[in-house]
Amino acid sequence: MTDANLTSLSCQTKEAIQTTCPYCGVGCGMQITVQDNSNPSAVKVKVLGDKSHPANFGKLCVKGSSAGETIDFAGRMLSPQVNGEAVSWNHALDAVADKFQQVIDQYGRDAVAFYVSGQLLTEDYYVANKLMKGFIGSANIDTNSRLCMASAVVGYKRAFGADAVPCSYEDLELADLIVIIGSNTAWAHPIVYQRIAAAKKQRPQMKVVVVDPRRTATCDLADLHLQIAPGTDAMLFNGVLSYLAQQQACDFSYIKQHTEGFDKALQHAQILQGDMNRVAKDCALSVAELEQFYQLVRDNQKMVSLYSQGVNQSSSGVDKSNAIINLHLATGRIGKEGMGPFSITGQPNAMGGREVGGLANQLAAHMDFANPEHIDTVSRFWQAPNMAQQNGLKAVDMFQAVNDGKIKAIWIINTNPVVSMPDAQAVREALQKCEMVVVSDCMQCTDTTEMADVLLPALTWGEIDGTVTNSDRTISRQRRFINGPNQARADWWQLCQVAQRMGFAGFDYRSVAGIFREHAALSGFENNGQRDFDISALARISDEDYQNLKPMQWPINQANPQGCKRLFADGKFYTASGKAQFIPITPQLPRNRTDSEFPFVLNTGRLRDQWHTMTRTGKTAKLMAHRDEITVAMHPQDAEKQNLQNGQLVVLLGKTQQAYRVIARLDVTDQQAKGSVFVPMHWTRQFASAGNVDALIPAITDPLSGQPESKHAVVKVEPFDAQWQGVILSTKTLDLSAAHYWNRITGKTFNRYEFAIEANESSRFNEQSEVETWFEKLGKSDNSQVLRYQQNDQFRFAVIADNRVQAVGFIGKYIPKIERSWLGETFAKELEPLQRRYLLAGKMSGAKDVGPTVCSCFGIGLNTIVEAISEQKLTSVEAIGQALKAGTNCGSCVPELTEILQQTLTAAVTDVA
Ligand SMILES: Nc1nc2c(c(=O)[nH]1)N[C@H]1C(S)=C(S)[C@@H](COP(=O)(O)OP(=O)(O)OC[C@H]3O[C@@H](n4cnc5c(=O)[nH]c(N)nc54)[C@H](O)[C@@H]3O)O[C@H]1N2
Ligand SMILES: Nc1nc2c(c(=O)[nH]1)N[C@H]1C(S)=C(S)[C@@H](COP(=O)(O)OP(=O)(O)OC[C@H]3O[C@@H](n4cnc5c(=O)[nH]c(N)nc54)[C@H](O)[C@@H]3O)O[C@H]1N2
Ligand code: SF4
Ligand SMILES: [Mo]
Repeated sequence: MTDANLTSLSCQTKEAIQTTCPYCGVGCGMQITVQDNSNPSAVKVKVLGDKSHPANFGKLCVKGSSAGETIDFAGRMLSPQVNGEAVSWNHALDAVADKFQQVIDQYGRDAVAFYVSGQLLTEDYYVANKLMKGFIGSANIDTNSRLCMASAVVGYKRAFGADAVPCSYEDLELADLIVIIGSNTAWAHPIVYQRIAAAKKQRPQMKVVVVDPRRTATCDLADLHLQIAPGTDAMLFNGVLSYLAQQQACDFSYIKQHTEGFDKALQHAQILQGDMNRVAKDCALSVAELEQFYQLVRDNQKMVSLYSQGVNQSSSGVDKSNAIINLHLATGRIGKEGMGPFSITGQPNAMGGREVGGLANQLAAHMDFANPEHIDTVSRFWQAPNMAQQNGLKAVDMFQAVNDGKIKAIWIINTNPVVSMPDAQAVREALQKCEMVVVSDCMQCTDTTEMADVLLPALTWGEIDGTVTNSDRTISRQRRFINGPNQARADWWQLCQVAQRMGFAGFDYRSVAGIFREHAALSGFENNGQRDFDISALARISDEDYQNLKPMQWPINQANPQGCKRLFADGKFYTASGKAQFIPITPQLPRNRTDSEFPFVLNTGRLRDQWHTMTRTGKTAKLMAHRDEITVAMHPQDAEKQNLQNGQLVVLLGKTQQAYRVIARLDVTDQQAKGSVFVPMHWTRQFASAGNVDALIPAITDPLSGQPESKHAVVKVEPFDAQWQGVILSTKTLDLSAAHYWNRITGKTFNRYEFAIEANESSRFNEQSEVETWFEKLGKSDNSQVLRYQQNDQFRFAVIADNRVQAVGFIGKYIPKIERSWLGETFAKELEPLQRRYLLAGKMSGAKDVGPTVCSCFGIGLNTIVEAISEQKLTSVEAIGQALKAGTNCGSCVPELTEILQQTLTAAVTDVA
């Protein structure tokens, strides 16, 4: 096998390389120019949006445009390791192959498993699936897409007979009504949001409705925000269906020609949600709001429903997606310009994973275990010696089987399940017990790599080649523009090496292009128009054409050689009858209910500038600045009732088997509905002592899709009784494991630590000797100078060497009012005399506290913006942009600027009044 990764990159020129963003499923095209590669472990690149890419036409959000700042090798895994020892690749690969073989011989094929990721490139994913299902002979390969898209997949399959997203992004611009359900598009899919915002600006008659129990940044675009009770979406959409029938607004000719099951679905909806008063009550909306929504739906044929995790991550997520699809079928709103049920995917290659059959209950190329002919087709195509015959274990069951000792060896690739799986502590325990845990990751320290027996260093974005498929079926190339660490290897290479060591033929690919051709050929193999996923026109693509492949939307076959924008334009579906299926929906509430002991619904999700478990985005100060500490959002009235103050530390306790508590800072905000709290999903043990919110989410799943109910656990919230609290900014990494609460925040040249010690513990910071050990930790050396201040319950210090701050800290019964952003600036260059004088005050009179960052691109803080609005009498977001540049680069903060503007203007009016 030619090892493509070992050859050095021939084309490190100043020519721009086109690639695709590593983050979300919008799949934006990028142009990368290598600017300085003199230091191979910290290559400098310029990242611009690719104007020719149909997903973004040149725009990038804040995460995408900062991607170049995260490609240095800091924190990378640098060599294969077995039981903590660095070893050669040969040694590590033999260890994996031998153990897998031994387990299979002794316990059977189902005693091994792969847990992979929607962030793998299609080629890696294809090989992983082929190895497990065709050669090892088990379907125990599942993926983090189970936590993400599984419900949407089953919803589409039930309705259309295939996992087919019918729409294009363009439909969002052509629609007259966009209903955004359970999606914080402004933060999670910012470029799609910006496309909608631009279209709405051009055609103000276009209407946007947001359905979300929180008032999110996305609501800034909304003509109507339905702040529904958590988990009640199916009631809402059943209600719409019965209203449309009652108003005779259904398209009966479409229903008759192209669908089945309408009467039953309608009957169900009418009995259950035919009464508007009842729907209003169940969804906690007013009748007027409901009426307004129903009428908008009735009156706008060109309607797109855009839905995401607020729908999918539910114990009845499949039904919710079918409740939405029912409405589109009843009105014929599918397959034409400006309409359709559009499940927007999260990960950059969630769709590619679905295409190769990466879930345990799929076969490759949109085939299924349920169909024996499909098993035979794939088996013959692969010349598979041990073709799996039935579904494997879905993620939650898979880790349960690890826990039960039924799975004895597991290979985890490109995902961090110890953080992201529900009942995360149980996953941790399961891996601790497992005989062999293999983890392929690009980073050395993650919560999951810490559990591994074998670590395999992976190449990552920028260093690898392959394809990804975005939310609207567009296949784009990711291209290599830098070399990774010497010992890191692409995931497909690792998988092929293990396959070959296990004695399997068919894994001797010479390049990723070879894998892609095989994948494309399988999609067309004995297809004859029976399967939606068909890219057979690319089955014989040359290496050169693959290298130059332009973005294209599948299907790409004889009938659609240049791809296809919309599916189902002809009203033909992939079901047995060729007709789309209505599904009768009986709405179910979330399985966990609040009670007097656990009075709050726990909702979880994303922040604008962080990606999942922060292994990439957590590296840069710029992306940390938007939201720096772990928070729990709570409505003001709830906070008052609980006697809690904004900014204090609180403890969250849930109902999982493993007692775990999350400690977070309270953010009192009326964006939160009463009765529920919101915690971001991002924090891990690498960044916080007790921030893993998934440890509070019970592993309750949708019975059809196996997707966990990550949006709805129940918790109690109690004050954290801090005896001591502290803030330290330090150029050295500190071990604060002795503190009950700590949170590490990446600064430019330092880390900031917020920490606290619980009451009833020894008050260690009182004692002089302890203080001295602190100075040692902080790197006090002979030439360093220490400033200190100690009085009563307050202890402050600074360590300075060569007139530069090494550390500055404030520890005490309470933290004085200090200005963290100013303190951070003192690290930037040599200390000025004034700065030195005020260092232990923690703020400098006259120096401005810019407040928390709103615009990450230009580092503009909230206080600066509020001040500019008031002093310069700014009245529009554009004016803020002109005055401060805020919002003028990537535009990700525009929704927040709009909100700040409104709030500041309202406050000014109230002041005058
Ligand atoms: N910045 C950023 N962007 C990302 C990611 C990231 O980590 N960071 N991850 C990517 C991935 S993999 C994914 S899957 C997507 C997810 O993208 P989204 O689904 O848009 O993001 P979430 O924040 O998980 O959840 C969306 C919303 O669902 C709402 N919700 C909760 N319960 C309900 C309910 O019962 N009904 C309704 N209607 N809404 C509810 C929440 O309040 C939340 O605002 O984001 C992608 N983009
Ligand atoms: N409570 C709660 N939990 C959730 C969610 C939620 O909304 N709420 N959302 C769920 C959803 S939708 C998702 S998608 C998951 C995401 O959760 P995860 O998939 O667990 O999170 P990531 O941080 O994306 O993990 C990717 C890992 O792969 C590594 N990596 C990066 N590039 C490469 C590469 O090229 N090769 C290899 N081998 N490794 C690489 C990264 O360093 C990182 O450790 O979380 C789920 N969990
Ligand atoms: S919207 Fe942002 S994160 Fe998503 S693909 Fe585009 S640039 Fe990347
Ligand atoms: Mo996701």
